[in-house]
Amino acid sequence: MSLVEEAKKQAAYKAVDDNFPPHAKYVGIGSGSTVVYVAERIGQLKNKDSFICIPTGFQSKQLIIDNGLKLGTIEQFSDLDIAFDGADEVDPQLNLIKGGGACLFQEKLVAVSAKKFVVVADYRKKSDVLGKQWKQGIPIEIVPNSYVKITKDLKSLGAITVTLRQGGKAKAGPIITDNNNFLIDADFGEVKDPVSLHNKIKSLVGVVETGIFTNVASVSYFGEEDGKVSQWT
Ligand code: ABF
Repeated sequence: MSLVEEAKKQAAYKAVDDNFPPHAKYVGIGSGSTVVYVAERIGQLKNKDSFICIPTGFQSKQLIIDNGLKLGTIEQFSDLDIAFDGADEVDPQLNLIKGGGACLFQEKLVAVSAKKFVVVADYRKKSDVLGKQWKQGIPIEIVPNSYVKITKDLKSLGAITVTLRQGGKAKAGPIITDNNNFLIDADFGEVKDPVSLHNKIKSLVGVVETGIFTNVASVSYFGEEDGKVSQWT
């Protein structure tokens, strides 16, 4: 296993071991490669038949099924005891950039529905300011026919580049989210005031949700290069 992969696993296992409520009934399971280990660890719990897991998208639904966990939907169970998810970048105030994996809307829905939201990541995700490490830009889910207008609006708000996310090597067409929307990546450089930037983007007609997560995470676990796990709270 590579260093980074081991770091992801260590962070995920410790996050579950430290935080999983013994009497949990509803548990959010996020997306990405770090959460794979969260689902694996939860799948090892002896009481795994006693709670229901709520996915943030197609991949996490498969993870829940593959680990022998019970599957539910956020429409059925909208009050979660806890949720675990990865991130593309985390700052010391626990502001996050998410959505590199294209599931940001459902990830935010699940995160804000949980009493406790736990982030799992490797050492590469730590950053003193959002936008410093994650160079791809802020992921933004939008209603498809608004992309031309929103591209102009984002540039007016100060975006350096605005890219409609496309699929395949040939970039043959827009990626379609689990909610049948498009995704835009807007590079604003270093984001000094994530709340304000989120609010400005969110107010544009056609924007469904932004990948800036503020005031949601309770704790973030980072697998380190030396095999240890650090925490930001
Ligand atoms: C999800 O998966 C996303 O919000 C984020 O884009 C990504 C992180 O994935 P990984 O753990 O593979 O870095 O959590």
